[in-house]
Amino acid sequence: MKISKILSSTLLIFSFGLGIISCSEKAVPLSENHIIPKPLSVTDAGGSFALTGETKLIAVGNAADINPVIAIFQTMIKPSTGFDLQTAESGESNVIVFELESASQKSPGEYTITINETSIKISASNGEGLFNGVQTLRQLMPASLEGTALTVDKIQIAAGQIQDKPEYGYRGFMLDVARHFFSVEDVKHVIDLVAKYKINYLHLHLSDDQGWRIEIKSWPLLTQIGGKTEVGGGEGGFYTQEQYKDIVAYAQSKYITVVPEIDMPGHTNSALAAYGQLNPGITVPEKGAVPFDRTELGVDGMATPLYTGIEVGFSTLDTDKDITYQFVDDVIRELVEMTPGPYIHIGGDESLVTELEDYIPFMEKAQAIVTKYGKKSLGWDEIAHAKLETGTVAQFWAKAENAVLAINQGNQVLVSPATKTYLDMQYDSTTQLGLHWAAYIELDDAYNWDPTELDSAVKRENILGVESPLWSETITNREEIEFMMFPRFAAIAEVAWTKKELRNWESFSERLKKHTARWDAMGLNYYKSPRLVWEEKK
Ligand code: TNX
Repeated sequence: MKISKILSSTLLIFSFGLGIISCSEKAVPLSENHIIPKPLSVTDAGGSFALTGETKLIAVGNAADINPVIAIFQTMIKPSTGFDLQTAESGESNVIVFELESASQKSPGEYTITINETSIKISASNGEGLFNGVQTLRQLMPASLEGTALTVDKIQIAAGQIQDKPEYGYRGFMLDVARHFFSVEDVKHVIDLVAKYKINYLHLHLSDDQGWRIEIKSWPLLTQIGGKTEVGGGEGGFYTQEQYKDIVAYAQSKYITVVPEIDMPGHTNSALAAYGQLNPGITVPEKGAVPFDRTELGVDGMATPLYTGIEVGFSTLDTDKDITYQFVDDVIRELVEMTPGPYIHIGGDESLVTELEDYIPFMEKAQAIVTKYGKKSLGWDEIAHAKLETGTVAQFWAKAENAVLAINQGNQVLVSPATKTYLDMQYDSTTQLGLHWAAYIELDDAYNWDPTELDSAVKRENILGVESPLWSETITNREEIEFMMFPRFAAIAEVAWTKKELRNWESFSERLKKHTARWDAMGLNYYKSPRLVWEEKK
């Protein structure tokens, strides 16, 4: 055997050993992509672009806004290719151009990707648009890119153009960290997942009957006592202000805005267990009540036991006392100081033991405090019984009539119908995790609806966006979060991004099947929905 032959067969064996596939076969036409959420328009052109270790990355426009996106692209490509992609000032061929257009007509988040044999160009009017373009580009690359195994030595991407822009400016996901507490690392993992599907708001449900999860320096017992436990009696936990700021900054690095929620005046047992002064004198359901000796902490005798059950609607702040409004002011002030985003969520749901005549002035005062600190309020749909301030958004989860009350006051709604978007609802009667008070939500149920069809009075212009909440009464860890989210979360992300006329189940379910390979590469624990029809294996 000649030396060269020995060398090449050794190389062959070596590269097979590493599992490296040379992707020199023809690229899949752009129009046959499996992008979720579905883009506005896709056109094919001849040929393809080959991304190699030599591809150069070029910024055109304000470098401070572009460089973070280039860094994200470099980090995304490296694990499965080993490519250490370098930037360059300019270049004619084998380049990826990230362009921020100065006199752009594009709205925030909108982007265009143009691919030919010598270059790929992503253009947008802001960093968020470029980031969205990168998320699309990632889905044009092999599924193995989502993992860390070295499997590719060249990536072929078919030529053509993708023009894309979001239907709704607010595309949210909510995580309930109160019923069960999740670590900073778990929250960051969730941020990584939702960013891939162009979600741009992360709503954190930071307080509820079972736990207070955010450090408030002026009311330290909120976390010292109120953060001690969780549903089922586990050890609970809370974020220090430093940790919360770290989450906010991490989300921001993925163009996601954090919306912190303090649920009031109901869903407040964890606060009442810490500060009895806030308690008008209520009874905590016996099942799940955890009394503890608080004498050494000097807590007021009115303090309630901690609560580890899953009943709702039994707690309320005392809406008559000045101290309550001092509390609300301090909590919102400290939250605002560490929240760059425009919204503070003040809850307002299921305050079943607060009289409406007390609830209304309370929600009005809470909104005024948010406004005083320069932010806008979000509240669950019941908030619309109160007078809404300009810019307050009502989150429609249960009652269309409440959404209509908000709209009639000239305010917008964020749609999160429990029957479609509640990711804690079971898929079907055999699902082990989750609840089913609103519905069983299979994958197609999560997909086949539109925000404009919920109620004839809720029109496109009244809708700020779409959010899918994951309540955590039954969810205790990262694997369970993933299982309840995927695949339904991808369906709701498309409802939020892609206009109604462009969406259909056939197309979505075919594209989604291809995403399962990506999820396998990530090691994601997703639900194998029977609504996805797989071809028989021969
Ligand atoms: C209703 S949705 C709630 C939550 C529960 C959820 C469980 C809303 C505003 N309130 O407190 O966790 O149902 O599905």
